[in-house]
Formats: sequence, C-alpha cells, structure tokens
Amino acid sequence: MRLKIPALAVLAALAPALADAHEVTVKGVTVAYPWARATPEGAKVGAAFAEIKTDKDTSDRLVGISSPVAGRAEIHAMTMEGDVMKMRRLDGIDLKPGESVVLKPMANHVMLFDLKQQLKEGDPVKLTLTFAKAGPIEVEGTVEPPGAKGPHGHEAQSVDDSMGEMHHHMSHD
Ligand SMILES: [Cu+2]
Repeated sequence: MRLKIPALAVLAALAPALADAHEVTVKGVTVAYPWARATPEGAKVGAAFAEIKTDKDTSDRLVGISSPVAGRAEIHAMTMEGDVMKMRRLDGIDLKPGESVVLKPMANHVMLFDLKQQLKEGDPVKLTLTFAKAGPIEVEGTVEPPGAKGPHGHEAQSVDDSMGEMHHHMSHD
C-alpha cells in the first residue's frame, strides 16, 4: 500500500541519498523494484526489470541503462508478430507526468549483454538508469529465480505468461 502524502514527497526529494536503494527518487523520477532474473552458468545474456514513476509535474525520458554485471545493457521492447515474439532495441522511453512504466517480462525490459558473472538467485544486482533530465539513478535489486515474473513479494509486475526462459529462445535484431 502506498500513501501519497506531500510531506513524504518533499522528504524524498530533499534526501534521495537517504532513500532505500530499492526505490530512489531524483528530480521527480522514481525507480523502484529493480530486479533481474537468474541466469544459467555460462550464460552471456540476462534480463532485468524495474518500475519507473514520474510525479505529476515531471516529464522525462529514459535514455540509457548500465549495470556493473554486464558489459553492455539495452532497453528492449517486445512485440508479437503473429505467433512470433520479437524484441527490438529502443533508443529510450518517454515518461509523461504522473506515469508509471513497468519494465517486466513479456514487455519492455532491460537486456544485459556480456555478463561478467552468473546472476544467482538472491544476489544483489545494481542497475543505473539514465534519464535525460534527472540524470543517472542507481538502484540495487535482487536476482530472482529463472522463471520469476516479478520482484520478491510484489505483485504489480506479475504477468500472465509461462515463458520464463524466453530470452534463451529468442533472437535479437
Ligand atoms: Cu530483450
């Protein structure tokens, strides 16, 4: 449950460094519930997710992603073309005022390439999301099991799919 109390919003805006690393707000942009999926040993590609929220007076654009566990990260969109799922790289994602954009399985997501280590369930994972106006926002989440559909104890990102291993079966443009 979330309380929308102005005093809390002010506090969050004044003290982003003190905020829980799982949810960080900078200049009206909040990154919350970051997580990644566990990867098999030797895998070079992984996927990560988070929720991005803007306050009612803020518009911004997600323009980049990075993680210390990956040589390179991209923002991806997923679409269905007939029965075939396709992923493509996005240059960014526009954020309108008061919007919540959830990066989640079977939708827009973060693709991690050139993994430097296996992503093991329960391990912490850092993501830096860079915004056109708010700049870089670093958050730390947790690696969830390979088939996880959302971060621990949070239902908002759950999706109706049975394709936990999707990234191993899909090609990238
Ligand atoms: Cu992808």
